[in-house]
Amino acid sequence: MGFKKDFVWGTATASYQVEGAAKEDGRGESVWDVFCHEPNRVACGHNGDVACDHYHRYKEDIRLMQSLGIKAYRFSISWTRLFPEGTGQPNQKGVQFYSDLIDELLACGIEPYITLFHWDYPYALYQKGGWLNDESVNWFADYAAFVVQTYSDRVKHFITFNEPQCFIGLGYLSGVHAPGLKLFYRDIFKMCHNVLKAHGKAVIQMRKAAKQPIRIGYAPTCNADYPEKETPENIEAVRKRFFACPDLSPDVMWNVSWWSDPVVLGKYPEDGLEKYKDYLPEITEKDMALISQPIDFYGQNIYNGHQITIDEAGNALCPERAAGFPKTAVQWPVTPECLRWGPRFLYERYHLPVIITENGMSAHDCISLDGQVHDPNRIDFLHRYLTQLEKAADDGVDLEGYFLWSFMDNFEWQLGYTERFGIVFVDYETQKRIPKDSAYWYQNWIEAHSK
Ligand code: GCO
Repeated sequence: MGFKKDFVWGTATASYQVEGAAKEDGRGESVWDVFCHEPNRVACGHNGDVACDHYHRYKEDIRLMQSLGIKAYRFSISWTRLFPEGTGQPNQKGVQFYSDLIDELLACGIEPYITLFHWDYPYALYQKGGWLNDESVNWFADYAAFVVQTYSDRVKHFITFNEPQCFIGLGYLSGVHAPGLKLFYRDIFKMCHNVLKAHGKAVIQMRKAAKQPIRIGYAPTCNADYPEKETPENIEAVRKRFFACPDLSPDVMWNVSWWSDPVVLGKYPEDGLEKYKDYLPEITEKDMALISQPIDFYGQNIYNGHQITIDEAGNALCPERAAGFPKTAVQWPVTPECLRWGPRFLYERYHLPVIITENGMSAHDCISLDGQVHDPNRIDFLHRYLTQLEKAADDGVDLEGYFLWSFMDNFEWQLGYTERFGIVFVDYETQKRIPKDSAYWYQNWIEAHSK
């Protein structure tokens, strides 16, 4: 069986991680701009002021994508490039930038996938309470509608939120990401509810604003565990664990069902409602109807998971990984099976076509004496992961696409430029791009899998 004929092979980036031009052409500040310019927030004091200078080099980057046979580009829009204060009058230069970028993609035969929000929240709205303010639902929905109204003559695919687990959990609970806060659980669950409502309201307004039928998705993240053995008991144990709501802890936002059940199934998971009951905002039926507006595809970012075994009673056990277990530069485990089982469980529960909106790895890449960047580890990683993804397709999962994170090395949030996730190497001194060996490997893979 394998991948569908029209399977979408893409790469992904995010505005703050690649664009740079932080103060140019009227762009307003996001929480990430402010965060990076405070001491001791980001490794080595790095920031996204220049990043990969994609704002000025997008044409070169898109042509490189084209030469590598990449079929789709998932990029995010910097909200404050369009609305420097988050709301109000649009900034024409910002509007023009994305319009030009879209034109260039289409001219190169690359399908644009727009992510509306990949973490660079307008600082001006943060000052008004951000996601804690109930108005934040309208701020986001209005911005989303504007994007669709402006670009849907040429763009068909839109994703509302990237990894709410992270921008709420890491941004406002553990404080590792911008804006670096450690709020009360009560505030966290309130923000969570507002983000979900913002998603739903945006979906309604986006469909109204669309100039052609558009397809809307969502891109949360998760660990995707997988069974040690393919027995029904083992599989069921993993499935249960995958959708369980964790206990309250600084990692509580890191879960699948609290973020996705409301969106797709129209209800919060029972175990979460019980566990978190003392901290929840008022949740009405009207809210749930708003949140669960139909969407067209289910995006999921998946990087790794745990192998799960079971005890005699069938309970999931999560044994420590063996000494020397393979890992990436950023110390994430290499667990290809997550790309088979994650999509499978998600498809069974949500019945929506699945797109892997991110997957990839960081490596200790450098320019070799021959001037090339050799990254055999990444090639091995991709080969293993994509082989498992193909098994998911064989298992009957309706898989639509795969977006490799990332097209090029970029600003890796609190880790600054210390981690390289790209298939294209970026020399930050000169802004020179060098496709790594993995870029050519991906090119061949795409060719072999595009019939
Ligand atoms: C995420 C973000 C990306 C990261 C990537 C590597 O998934 O965390 O969407 O912006 O850079 O995942 O950590």
